Amino acid sequence: MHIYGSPLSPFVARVILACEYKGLKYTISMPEGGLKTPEYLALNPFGKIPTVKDGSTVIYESNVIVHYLDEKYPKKKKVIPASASAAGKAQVIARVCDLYVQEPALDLFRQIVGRAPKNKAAADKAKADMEKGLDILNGYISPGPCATGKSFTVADCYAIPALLFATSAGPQFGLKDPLKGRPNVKKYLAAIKKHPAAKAHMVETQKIMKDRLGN
Ligand SMILES: N[C@@H](CCC(=O)N[C@@H](CS)C(=O)NCC(=O)O)C(=O)O
Repeated sequence: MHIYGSPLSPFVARVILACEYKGLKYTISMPEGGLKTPEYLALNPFGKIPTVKDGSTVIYESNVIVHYLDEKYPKKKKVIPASASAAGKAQVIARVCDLYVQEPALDLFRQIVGRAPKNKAAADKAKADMEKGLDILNGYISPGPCATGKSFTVADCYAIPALLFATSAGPQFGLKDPLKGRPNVKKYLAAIKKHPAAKAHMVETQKIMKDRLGN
């Protein structure tokens, strides 16, 4: 299986983390020549990462890929829990991380790296949205070892990149410790760093972020 993308992309990270937990072998690289070449657009017409090529199957959109991996490799450990209620709980956490933590964190990140114009009003809104998302996440997430408790799930695939971006981008906008007053989220992030499926990815991503953002 080949993943087109970079581990710094929070969308790609979801797929990497699912593969790591499931024990799937993969290679990873950015598409040759960039995201908008005719060759890459033939694989993913949006010209975004991640895209996965698994034998003759080409698939894109991170949430679709994560579900595909569980269905394609049912004998490997699953990231979507078997029971409807456990799956629902994991997917709520994933969704909260996606829409209400990662999205505003990415808005801040885009201003930091110059992909969006510096705009205080937009940054203040993103910061307030992210804080609300973190407050709500704090009410759902387990303090560890994983986001829903004992087992690694799709919730962790989403929570890890969302929280790495929130804790890296927040301080640049005066939010010294974005997890302050959110004890469950704080304990979770400390605990999941030690998980075998997450450890290597988190160390690598945090190093790249530190080089780029200075924290
Ligand atoms: N909904 C997509 C979003 C993917 C996405 O936005 N990826 C970014 C990298 S973080 C990208 O490829 N951006 C390049 C572009 O939009 O041209 C998913 O979940 O896979």
